[in-house]
Amino acid sequence: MRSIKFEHFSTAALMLLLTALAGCTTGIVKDSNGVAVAGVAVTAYGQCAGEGCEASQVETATPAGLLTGYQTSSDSNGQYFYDPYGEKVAAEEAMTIAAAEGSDTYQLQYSQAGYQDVWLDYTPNFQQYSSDGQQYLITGVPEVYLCLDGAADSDGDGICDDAEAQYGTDPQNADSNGDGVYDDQALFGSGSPFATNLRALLHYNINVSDFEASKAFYQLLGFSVLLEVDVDVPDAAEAQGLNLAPYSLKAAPMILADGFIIDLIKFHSPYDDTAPHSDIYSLGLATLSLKTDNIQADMATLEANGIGYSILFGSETNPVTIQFADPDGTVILLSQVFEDKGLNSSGETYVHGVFSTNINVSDLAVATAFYQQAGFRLIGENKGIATLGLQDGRHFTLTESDSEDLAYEDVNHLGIARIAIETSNIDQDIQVLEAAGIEFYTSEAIIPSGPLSILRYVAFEDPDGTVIELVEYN
Ligand SMILES: [Ca+2]
Ligand SMILES: [Ca+2]
Ligand SMILES: [Ca+2]
Repeated sequence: MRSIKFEHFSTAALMLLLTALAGCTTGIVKDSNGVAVAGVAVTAYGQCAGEGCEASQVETATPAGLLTGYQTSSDSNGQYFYDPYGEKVAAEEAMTIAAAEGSDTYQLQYSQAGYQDVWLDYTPNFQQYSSDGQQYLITGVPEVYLCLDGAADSDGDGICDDAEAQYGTDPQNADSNGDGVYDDQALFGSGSPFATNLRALLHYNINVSDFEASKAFYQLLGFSVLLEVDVDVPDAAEAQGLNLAPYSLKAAPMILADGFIIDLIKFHSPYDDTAPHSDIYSLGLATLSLKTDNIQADMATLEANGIGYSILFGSETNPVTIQFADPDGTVILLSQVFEDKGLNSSGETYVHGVFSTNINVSDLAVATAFYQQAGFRLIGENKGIATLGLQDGRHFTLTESDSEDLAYEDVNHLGIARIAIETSNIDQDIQVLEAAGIEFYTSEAIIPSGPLSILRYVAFEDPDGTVIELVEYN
């Protein structure tokens, strides 16, 4: 509810930012079995700026004959970059791709011998990342799955059966959600092929008792403050949006190097000082799970700052995951992950991203069905853990737990009290979800008073009471 749209800039603001802070476009190409494909020619038909534009300009036929294409190719991870920073590519290949004036999309063409071409209309969704103290804007194109030439397309919607299984659409139905728009148009054009329009995880809300102390704690870990805002909601109808009495709070969205955001909040009133869950198996959003490049150095840093920890997985000499707590007792897990994405912590630790987003549930089958209905895509299920995906490629896990420690009843409880998810069509989602039996705190989306009127939100609970907020930006 309360986070400013810091990661989604208006076109005007974006153009201003692009002059000082160019934006990177990146994505991944796989085959219809989910295996990365290298050497795919990715041609962007948009406006190009940067030294590499001339060299990578291609002469192929352009859509509607309006724009010139600019080509790059996927690497061994299937990943491609239009990288204006020249960090992943040579300076002479550095390019920024932007939509043409008067349009909010550009087209991407994926070509590889033996596979069918994919054409994608892409609306950039720039998010802020930090690395080595520098701020960058990065927009992640959803994963594209290539179909082999001649692959079976049972429902004739232009996407082969195996690729539909990867996307999560129905291979036997050309219009998976029955809205009159074919799956390929929804997936590669605008809109959603799924029942709802959930797009991306916006943030985890973490409530704290001492705003400054907690801010300093999360800064030490590597979170940077995006802004601070005081929120006062005296109106009962507006406060009902979060199922609260009229409230006031101070909030600071804080971002990690990989773009993961926590919305740090100190409720002034109503204030609830009940301690957060101390058990990682508690129902709901029990823990914040982060990853680091150097867990042993981080253990020393935590110790030097008087923060105690225990080793959850691994050993003293080979620690894999440690567990500690924020100043109020919110449980944090930190795992060693070796990867080179060029992301660096902005704090004193090597923490650079979120490791997992997990929700503990009492009945896995019930919860999985619920989240699927809400618009999450079921990717797999194994040993009491279901993996679900959002359109932004982020995965959530649901873990079955027999804990009797219940999810927090109210969103002002200390600890991780709520997740916020962006949707591109909140009114349609409310309609679809209400028809499926999901009850919201309010029957319509709430427009916050004051500067946050740039968004509308609505909130509901999962079967165990975990609060999920949907947000649509204007
Ligand atoms: Ca199909
Ligand atoms: Ca289909
Ligand atoms: Ca459809």
